[in-house]
Amino acid sequence: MKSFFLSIALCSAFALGAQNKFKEISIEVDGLCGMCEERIENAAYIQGVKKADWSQETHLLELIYNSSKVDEAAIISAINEVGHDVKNHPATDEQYANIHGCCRFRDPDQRAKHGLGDPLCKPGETHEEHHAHGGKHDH
Ligand SMILES: [Cu+2]
Repeated sequence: MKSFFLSIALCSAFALGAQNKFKEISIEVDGLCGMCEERIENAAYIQGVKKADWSQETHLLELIYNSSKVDEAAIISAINEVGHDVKNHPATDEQYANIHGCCRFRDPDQRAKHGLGDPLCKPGETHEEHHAHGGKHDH
């Protein structure tokens, strides 16, 4: 019986300790559509992340993560890895180059289509390739 109570005490102590390690933050991530949402959330779900929920309207990624297993910087670089810009942490041109054509969130035309203004990271920060006016036209 004694050991039974001891194990309950240990269990609750462990649960309390674990709870304190969870951090809840939200970071701004640039993107356009539902495909971006999936890409961003999948990228953010690295080990130690409990919740990753990106909003297409607010561009905020809500995160809950275990701070003993992962930190904010690791999550940000995982998001950069798939080509998305995080506020103050733009993806490299190489990373951005892999983004699907309809998810080109740095492209002013694409942004306008989605009713968005300036990109999260300033054009000066990222070397944007010049877009010719050829290509496909949407009607
Ligand atoms: Cu997209």
